[in-house]
Amino acid sequence: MSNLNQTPTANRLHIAILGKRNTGKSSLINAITAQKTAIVSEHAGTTTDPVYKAMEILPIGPVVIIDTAGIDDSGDLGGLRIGKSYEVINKTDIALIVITASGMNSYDEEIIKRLKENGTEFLIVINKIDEAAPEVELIRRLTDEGYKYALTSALKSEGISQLKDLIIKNSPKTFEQPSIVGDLIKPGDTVILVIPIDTGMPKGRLILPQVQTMRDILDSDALAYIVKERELRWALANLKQKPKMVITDSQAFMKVSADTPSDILLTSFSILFARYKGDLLKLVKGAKALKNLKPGDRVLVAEACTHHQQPDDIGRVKLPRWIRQHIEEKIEFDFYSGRDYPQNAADYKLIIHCAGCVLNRREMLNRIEAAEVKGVPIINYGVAIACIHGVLDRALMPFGEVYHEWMEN
Ligand SMILES: Nc1nc2c(ncn2[C@@H]2O[C@H](COP(=O)(O)OP(=O)(O)OP(=O)(O)O)[C@@H](O)[C@H]2O)c(=O)[nH]1
Ligand code: SF4
Ligand SMILES: [Mg+2]
Repeated sequence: MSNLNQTPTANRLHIAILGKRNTGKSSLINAITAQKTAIVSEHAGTTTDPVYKAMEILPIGPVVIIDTAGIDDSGDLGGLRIGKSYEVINKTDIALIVITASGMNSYDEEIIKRLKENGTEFLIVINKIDEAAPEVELIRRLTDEGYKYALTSALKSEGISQLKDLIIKNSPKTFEQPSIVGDLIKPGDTVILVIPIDTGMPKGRLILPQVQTMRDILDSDALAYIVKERELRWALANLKQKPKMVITDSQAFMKVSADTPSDILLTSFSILFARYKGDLLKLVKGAKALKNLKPGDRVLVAEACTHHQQPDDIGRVKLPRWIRQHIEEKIEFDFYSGRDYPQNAADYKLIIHCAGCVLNRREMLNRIEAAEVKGVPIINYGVAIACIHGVLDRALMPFGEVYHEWMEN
């Protein structure tokens, strides 16, 4: 978990360094960060597992740099390492493929193929130019293919600032996260945040999505009131200025919806995060599949981290209970938690995903896409809870376009 003084890991540009062994990947990280972050040696195969390092790089800003094992290893262990290097692509915003003057071979081609399939931005870095300048033929080939490239010497720290400029210029649009709530409110607006503290909240603190929402409200020069669900009525009765919006924890949706007059917008942290992290429209479309579940259908409940399970856990206990009570009794549930996404998505009629607060946007979008490719609808907890309790229409009202799409279909 990230320190509260720092930019959350999931909000950092994720830069992965890929390539064959011994091309100078780890050295390049040290040159970019101007620190001895990664272990370097003349032996091929020095880096064995992906290494994640969160840091500020001027002038790029907060990033996570991912050093990977070289992709030309051999033997069983080598295959495993290569697999781990490829998995990194799922969370990569931009990749640097490090080669040397000798050019590209089939391993580099395979990396490029996978990055292209995944729609991940990449740059080619020709390193060790202090040893040998790249052949004209190699440069012509990169230009013909339309690849963007940089020439560096990690050893002598040459070409590093040009490489950083190229990274900034080519950082993908998906990294520009939509705001959490800032675009839905104006300076001076009042927003009430409803945070129940008796339903599995960690002791003595708030959780990241709540803190990030507060920060976004402050950045928007708006006012935030924080109440528990029991105090909401009292707050509404006592506020001189009618609030623009109420944002609630999904678990208190029913009570909060009943207590909030219909001329005040209402949504949940989880729905705000469905938009911030992923694609609200796609996550909402899956809600139809939830309503249409039939006896014997299988549903996957997926969580991106292995947090401490509560006795009345939202994913493992409450959601299945509500779905069985309100939609269809005979549903089979499977549960999955962790950073690697299960490969058997096609076995399910629906995937219900957590808010994914530990994932970066690229990773969440990849999970949505992976489900889409297999034709499996995917929704998140907040959308599911709102849908089960019949408040989804109202909870989507703040999001004009998504609301209209949802109501029309
Ligand atoms: N001459 C020269 N040598 C370099 C340069 N960059 C790295 N090296 C050397 O190349 C060797 C391998 O560097 P690493 O940074 O460990 O390479 P790597 O790609 O991380 O290697 P693996 O982790 O084994 O895949 C070391 O001896 C480095 O000192 C460079 O720009 N010029
Ligand atoms: S929202 Fe998902 S990633 Fe965040 S704490 Fe809950 S289970 Fe973990
Ligand atoms: Mg290395």
